[in-house]
Amino acid sequence: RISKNIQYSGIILKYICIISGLELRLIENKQTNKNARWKTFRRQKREWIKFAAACREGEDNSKRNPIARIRSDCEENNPITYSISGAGIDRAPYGIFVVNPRTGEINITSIVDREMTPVFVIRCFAKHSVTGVDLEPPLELRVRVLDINDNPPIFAQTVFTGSIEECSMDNTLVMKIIATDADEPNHLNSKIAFKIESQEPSGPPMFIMNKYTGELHLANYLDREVSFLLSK
Ligand SMILES: [Ca+2]
Ligand SMILES: [Ca+2]
Repeated sequence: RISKNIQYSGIILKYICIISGLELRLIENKQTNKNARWKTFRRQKREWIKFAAACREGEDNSKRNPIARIRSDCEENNPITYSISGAGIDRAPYGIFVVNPRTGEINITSIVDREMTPVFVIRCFAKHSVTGVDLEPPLELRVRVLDINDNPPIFAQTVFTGSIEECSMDNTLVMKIIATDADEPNHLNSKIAFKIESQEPSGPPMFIMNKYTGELHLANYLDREVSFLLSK
C-alpha cells in the first residue's frame, strides 16, 4: 500500500494505491470553501479474468469442465457475448473446445492427441451483444496437452547395412542405428534405449551396441575367416 500527498495549484491529491485495484481520492482545497470536499473515484482495474487447466491426451478430460473461464469486467455495464476461435474450434481438429457465450466457460468435448496438437492457442473475444463491438482486445489462452507414452520407437529403416574391414581396431564404429519416438521430445516417454537382440552367426558377441546412441562398435575379436566359418 502506497500513500502519497502532492500539493499542486492549491489542490491536494492523495493517491492511495492498493494492489488489487486503483483508488484515486481528490481533495479540493478552495479558498471559498473551508471545508475540504472529498470526491472519490473508484476504477476497477480492467482485465480479462482467465484460467486454463492442462489436458491429458488420450483420456476424457470433460470431468474437469469447464477447463477454462474467461470474463471481462465490462460485463457489469454491458451485455457481453463471449466467443473463441482457433485450432480445435473453427480450424482442424474442429469442435474440441466450445464456449458458453453468456458465462465465458470453455469446455472440452473430445479426446485430444498431443502428437497432433501439443498446445491449443484459443483466441477469446468479448463483444457487445447488440453492437458486436469488441469490448476487450482479443486474449490468447494456451491449453497444453500433457503427454502419455502412446508411441513405440520406430527404426528409420527396416534394414541397416554396414561393413567393416577385418583386423580393424578394437571398438571401431561400424554404423549408427537411427530410431525415433513421436512422444514428447526430451521426455522419458520418447527416450530410446538400443540393444542387440540376437546375432547371426551365433557365438560370442561380435559387436557392442551403445545403449543410448545406437552406435554399433566392433568387439575385439572379429576375424572374417572365423565369422565365415561360423556362418557355414
Ligand atoms: Ca514412446
Ligand atoms: Ca504421446
